[in-house]
Order: sequence, then C-alpha cells, then structure tokens
Amino acid sequence: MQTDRRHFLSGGAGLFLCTIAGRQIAADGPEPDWQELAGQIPTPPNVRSAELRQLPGAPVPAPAAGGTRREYWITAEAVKWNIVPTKRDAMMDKKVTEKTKFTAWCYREYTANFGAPKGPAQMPGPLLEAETGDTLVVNFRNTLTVPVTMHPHGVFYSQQMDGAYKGKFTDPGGFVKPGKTFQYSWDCKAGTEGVWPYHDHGPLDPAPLYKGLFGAINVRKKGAPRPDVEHYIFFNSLLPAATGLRKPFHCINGRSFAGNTPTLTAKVGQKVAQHVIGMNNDFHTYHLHGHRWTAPDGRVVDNATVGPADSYSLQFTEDNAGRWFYHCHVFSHLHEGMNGFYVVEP
Ligand SMILES: [Cu+2]
Repeated sequence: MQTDRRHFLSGGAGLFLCTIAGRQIAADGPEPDWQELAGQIPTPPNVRSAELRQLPGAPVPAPAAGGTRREYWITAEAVKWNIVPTKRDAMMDKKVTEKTKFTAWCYREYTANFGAPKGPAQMPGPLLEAETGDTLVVNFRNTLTVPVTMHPHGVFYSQQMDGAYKGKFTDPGGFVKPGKTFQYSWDCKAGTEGVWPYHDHGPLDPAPLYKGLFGAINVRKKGAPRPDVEHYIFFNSLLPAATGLRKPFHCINGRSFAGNTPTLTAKVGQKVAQHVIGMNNDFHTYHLHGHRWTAPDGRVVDNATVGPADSYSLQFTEDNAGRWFYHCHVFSHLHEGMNGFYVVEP
C-alpha cells in the first residue's frame, strides 16, 4: 500500500494545500511546526481589545416560542490517533504495514461547565442536535497550542458568531487563543433543518480541519419523527502535511479501510438515515451496496456526489439483510481507505 509522490499527485490531491502566514504548505508534507507558524500571525485588533475589557456580548438569539436553548461544552484537544488500528485492510484482506499513528486535533464534549468529558476526543466531533426554533449555545475551550475556532454551516448567526478568521476584521470568536473559552450562539430557526458540518475556520485554516477538527449539526424539523438508525459519514483525508506520516490516507471519520472505519449496523424493517459530508479538497461519491433511495428530484439512485463541505442525507427502509460495503466510488479513494462495512441483521 505504498503511495509514492507521483502516484499521489496523479491521484488529483495536488501538491498545494494552502498558504498560512505567507508560507505555502504542501499536502504531501513535511508537517510544519504549527505553533511556530501561528506565532507569526498577529492577534487581530478586535481580539486584542476583547482581552483588555469585557466586551458586551453579541446579541444571543432567543429560542422561538416553544423552542429550547441547547447548551454544549466543547474543547479542542490534541489526541493520539491511529488511522488503521487493526493494521489490516479488510476489503482486500491484506496487512497495512506503514505507520498509521499521529497526533490529531479533535473536538470533545464535556458535561456542563467543562465538568467531565462525555466521551473521547474524536473524528467527527460531538454531534450537535437541535430542532427548528431552538438556539444552539456552544461554550468552546481551546486546549491546543494554536488559535482555533468553531464555524457552523446551515444555521443563522451574527457576524460575531461566525467563528472565522478574517485578518484584521476578525472578531474574537474567529481567533480563540490557547487556553481561552468563547461562547458561540447559533439560531436554528425554521429553514435550518438538515445536517450540516461545523469545523475550525481559524487563522491556520484549513490545517486544523485536516488534523481532525470537524463535526456535524443535525437540526430536525420540530416534532418530525426520528429515523430508527442514523449514520454520520465524513469523507476526509489525513495528509502528510497534517500527520507527519509518509503516506496520505483517505478516510471515513478519520479511519481508513473496512474494519477500521465505522462498521454501520441496522435491522430489516428499520428506517435508516445516512448523512454524508465531504471534508477535504476532493469530490466524492457515496455508494451503498445492495440499496437504493429516492433523491429529492424523484430519481432512484445508489450513488451520489458529495463535494467539499457538502452534506447529503438519504433515507430508506431497510429490506436487505447481509454484510455490505459503503464507500466512496472514486476508485483511488476507495482503494486508499474510503470504504467500510454495513451489516444488516434479518
Ligand atoms: Cu472520495
């Protein structure tokens, strides 16, 4: 499973990833010293002034009548991450011999007031759930050594709650320094129903996202029935620039190859919803063996295109027991790890 430089480039990933602090970062490595790089980025004026005095907070959207304020406590943390913990590619039934461990950056959910972790720091980060009419309030603490943020898609928010670095126009939520906490408020009013990504959009964008800082928001229509089973499938890649490893990995939820990527499960008769989100530079296609679903335009499909930061949701009633593959159907992605098992019990 060696991928040399030429193969990697011909795979379409390209050498150029981004420019940070005036330095071009190559996707195929080496991994820069992010802290040193972040040190070259001046703290924006509005962020500096926020540290000197307590700014009046941006207006917090009130939930609609009958709505709920849903509060989360989330950190960004460094975590030792193994991309292929079984050391095997179960699709091709072969050993994965190269190094697969690196230090990832992931979101992690805590109980109120950062009392105790509710689970591990992982890819994707905690699922943020709301119904239309609710307000999402996210207390975000940065425990990394570089500034990072949380930037949501789909929901409504004011400029101060954008969570995006904008050079000298940056608001405090767009540059959360190491050790600092920022409270984001996002409005899930009618029209925001759906599944959306959130991710870092700070001054090192997109490097922290490539190291694992992404997750999903699910806004359900108020009162809508829930599916019996829901799966969240992020197509991401772990590139040498972000991992320090020699080889790029094409991943689902930060893991490569069936047996390492999530083994999804359901039972015949259950209503299954799957949410697929693109989280890198590539276009992917989501293919599920043995199944098909009806797209919003009425066509029956079993393979759908998902671009960068797109989210695509599909639903079906399970009727086909067995062990199936779900995977990206871009063949180079598929064979470099973007595949997994879907196991349906009778
Ligand atoms: Cu793909």
